[in-house]
Amino acid sequence: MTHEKEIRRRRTFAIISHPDAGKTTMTEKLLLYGGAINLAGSVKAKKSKKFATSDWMELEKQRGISVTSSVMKFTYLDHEINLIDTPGHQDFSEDTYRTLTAVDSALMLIDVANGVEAQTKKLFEVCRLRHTPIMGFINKMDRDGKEAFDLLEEIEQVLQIATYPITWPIGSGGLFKGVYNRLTQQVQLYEPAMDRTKKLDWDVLPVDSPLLEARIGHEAYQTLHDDISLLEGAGDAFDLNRYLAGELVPVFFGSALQTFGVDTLLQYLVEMAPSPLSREAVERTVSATETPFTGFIFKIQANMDPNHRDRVAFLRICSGQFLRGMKAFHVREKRHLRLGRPTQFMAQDRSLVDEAFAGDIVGIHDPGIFKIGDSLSEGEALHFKGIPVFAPEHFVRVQLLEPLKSKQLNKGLDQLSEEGAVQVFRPLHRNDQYLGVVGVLQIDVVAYRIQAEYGVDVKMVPLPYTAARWVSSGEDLKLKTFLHEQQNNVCLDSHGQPALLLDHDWRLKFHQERYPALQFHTTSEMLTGLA
Ligand SMILES: Nc1nc2c(ncn2[C@@H]2O[C@H](COP(=O)(O)OP(=O)(O)OP(=O)(O)O)[C@@H](O)[C@H]2O)c(=O)[nH]1
Ligand SMILES: [Mg+2]
Repeated sequence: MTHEKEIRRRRTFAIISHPDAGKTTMTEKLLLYGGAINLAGSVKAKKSKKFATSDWMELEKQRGISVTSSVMKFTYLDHEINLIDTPGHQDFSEDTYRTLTAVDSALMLIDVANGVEAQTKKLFEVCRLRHTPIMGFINKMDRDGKEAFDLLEEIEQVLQIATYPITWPIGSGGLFKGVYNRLTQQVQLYEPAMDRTKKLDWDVLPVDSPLLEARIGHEAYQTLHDDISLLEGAGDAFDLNRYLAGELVPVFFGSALQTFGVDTLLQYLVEMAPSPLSREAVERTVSATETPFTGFIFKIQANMDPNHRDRVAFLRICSGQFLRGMKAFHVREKRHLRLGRPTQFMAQDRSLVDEAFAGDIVGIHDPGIFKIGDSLSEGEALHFKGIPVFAPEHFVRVQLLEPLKSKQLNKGLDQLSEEGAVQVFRPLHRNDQYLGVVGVLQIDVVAYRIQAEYGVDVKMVPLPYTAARWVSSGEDLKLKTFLHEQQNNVCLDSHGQPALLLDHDWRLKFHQERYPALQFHTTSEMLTGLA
């Protein structure tokens, strides 16, 4: 197959939404249609001991929420699909935002009862900034919820974007009968599934079939025809280019849990979603069809496999071909290195990758050489743009409950900070460790992982700080004087850079006025030095 063909058959997308809209459930069902798993475990089905494939972390299984994004690869209708399930909770949005830099499109889930929720709106804004094409799926149609017309209006009003329903629901909740596909003029008929773990074949009838009325009942039949004439009367024809430009959301209806509407969604995703797009580097735009290999690291995850305690760096390939055993140029470190153990994921299940192409996401073994945002190439000094950096807003002191385990604690904190899960600060004159995070739940996750992955019990003691500022100055002496005066509030970050912890906004203003020779930075700009 030619290089260009390989790229054209790739789709790389993320599933986004407010917590609990059903992203992980949908991920499972997409995998089911991709033939990647035979039996979808049910999210939160604790008793059955079957867990969602993408919620692999022990903590995620316990709480039934996703705390970290997870990458999966499968094949569908001769297309190579890279799918990323993201956490919905805002405390983990750092991870989700970074993930969005690695995909070419997004699938937005909306809970039929809740409509467009706060976190969906935020994530949508991030996509809009990047002009990411978005498809919408109204989920949980097996439950009572808002009217379809109202939901579309809500999307258009709240998200300020045009919609085009490709499928249209017939009833909802207990009276949900199926969906009408406006592009094929066929109705897929729904029946509550007995077994939700298998791929299901649903009956399909043309909308003008005399059998349809008998199947869905007179009233539903009448409503459907009324709805269709309203829809056709109101809007324009579907415009693929507007979707690709990020100006229009094609909308689908269904139920992830009942595996209904998932096949149609996947079929159109493959048909319509963009194949790998070009990526902006500081130096130039890199097209996916270029021959030389390039890519960037958007996520690092330690201890995915409890038996191996290894660390994986997730690489989005931007151009060219990736081959197992190849050497690549690590731009930040200015040296060539071999990319070890390239891996593709089905959550816990991994397989080694022999070759991969632009658009693919590959995990590579990371012995501690990568940082989030690092670029790789065949030798060109490229710095891919767009990985956001976040300023921590919540701080705690780590209290070690087992004094003999400080070495393990340090190791754990170092690794989790390299992963980007937390920022570690060490006070100048105290033998302590402070942690800074964007969302408070991250602290729970760190405490849990320190215990589960490094065997150390800790207590997290809240600190009064609300912000950190990295301090620098062209005048060394002034910087030294300041750091000395402020020694009780100054810490070194994991790179040894001095950062001032602040409890009030006004204090920053005060320092800025009093020390004009100093600069106070919101981030450490640690990521590739260019963030
Ligand atoms: N009735 C019904 N319930 C659903 C459907 N899809 C998902 N659910 C349920 O909704 C709950 C949340 O589902 P998840 O898939 O974990 O949601 P999520 O979006 O991944 O949540 P976070 O990762 O925490 O943001 C679970 O109890 C699911 O079983 C559906 O189509 N119908
Ligand atoms: Mg989830």
